[in-house]
Amino acid sequence: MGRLICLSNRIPMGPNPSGGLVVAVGDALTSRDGLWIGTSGEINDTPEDQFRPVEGGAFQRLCFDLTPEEQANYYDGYANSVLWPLFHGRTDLMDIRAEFLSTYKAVNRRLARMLADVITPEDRIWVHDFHLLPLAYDLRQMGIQNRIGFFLHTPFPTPLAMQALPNGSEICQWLAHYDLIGLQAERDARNCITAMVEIGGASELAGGFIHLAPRQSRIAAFPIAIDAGEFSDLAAREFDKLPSGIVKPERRLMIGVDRLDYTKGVPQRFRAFGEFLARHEEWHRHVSLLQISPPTREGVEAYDDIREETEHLSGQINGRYADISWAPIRFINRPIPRETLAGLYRAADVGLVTPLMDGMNLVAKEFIAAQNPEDPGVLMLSQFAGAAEQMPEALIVNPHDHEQMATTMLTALAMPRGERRERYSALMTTLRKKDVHWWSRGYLTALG
Ligand code: GDG
Repeated sequence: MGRLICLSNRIPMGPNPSGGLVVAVGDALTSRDGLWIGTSGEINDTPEDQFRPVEGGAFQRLCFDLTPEEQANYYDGYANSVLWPLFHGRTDLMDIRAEFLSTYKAVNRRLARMLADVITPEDRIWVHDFHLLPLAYDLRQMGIQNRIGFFLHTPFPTPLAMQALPNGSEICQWLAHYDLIGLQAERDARNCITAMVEIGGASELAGGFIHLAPRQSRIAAFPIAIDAGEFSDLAAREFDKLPSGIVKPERRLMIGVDRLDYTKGVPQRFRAFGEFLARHEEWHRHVSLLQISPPTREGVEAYDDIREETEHLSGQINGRYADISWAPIRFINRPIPRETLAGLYRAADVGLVTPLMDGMNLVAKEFIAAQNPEDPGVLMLSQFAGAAEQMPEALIVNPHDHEQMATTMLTALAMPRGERRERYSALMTTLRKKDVHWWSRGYLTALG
């Protein structure tokens, strides 16, 4: 029996990693003979052409460094300034440059060469996310015949959006070298099949298979998940440790937790909350919105813009409505420890998960898992999060419609306990059944 080798752009370097992808992939590796390979996060002018081991942890890890040019053109460039906006329907933010694409290909080739030295014929290879689209193609060029699977953590773009990318058909050719292409949601699996046929020239076969010579690949949705039981226990423990000022009997709490990213719809959420306050003076001083948004991708211009817009809006709303003992919005621009986050979800009456586009969105799942079953909070969930396919009992909203969002905020705050418990219990049943173990087992069984 061979090993399971997972590859992703970054690997967690500490002994106790947290975060969505990290927890899910870590779980898959811990229960198998696993190895995880990715960049170290260190920038190095003359990186070595072989991996180095990372000490500690529950499974083996190997890492490599990027050069400053690779960081700028592969990571900030092609991955985060071309593919990320494209895959989230923001073709207007794409920054297409020849050097981004050539460095992206070069990094994937370099990784494939190093990888070829550590693969044995029985190993199964599982490649994660949009940073590494060409990896199977590069490995096949070197004669590697192992089973290779791919999982995309973001949405898959529509065929129309794909046409905005000069090398859209090349992406389809790369993907055709995987045996299994896993997506987050059914909508993404459909987009992927259509793109492979219309742009890549593949033929569609029955059962989610496509054929593009010389290989048949299967395309299917495998919605990523969390360890709902573990997170629920964590939240119950941590809730009791929260500072006393957080939970006030006379004040309700709405919470948002999102990396500061233009896909997450934070400005739209703030505008909707402003609309809610404008309509409902009776709620002034009785509700506040806690928005936790650790910064990411600070080298990319669009991220400076979203930070400015969000700070401006929260300042404006606080300026208009705050008084000496109440600020409507608390905007925290730093990461919070995972344990504290779990306790805060449980303290909140409403969870606002309203991205403009999102592969899955694990915050939606964490928020539900963290609730007190006797007196649960209410989840407002964007129809554009992959999670909406699995969580119909949430209050599903259109994040572009700030009037509907404001109306739904009132519905959520006023929802009777009986209805809250019914919705929570239906959501939690799915979360427990389709948890992170179900996700990795389902994917790896399909990979074979
Ligand atoms: C990508 C896809 C897909 C957030 N702030 C803090 C913090 N977080 C944690 C959350 C959650 C994770 O980060 C975020 O996961 P999401 O799924 O919400 O979103 P992305 O980061 O965009 O992830 C997404 C995911 O990959 C997995 O496939 O669902 O669609 O975009 O776990 O709790 N954690 C801590 N402090 C923070 O301040 N500790």
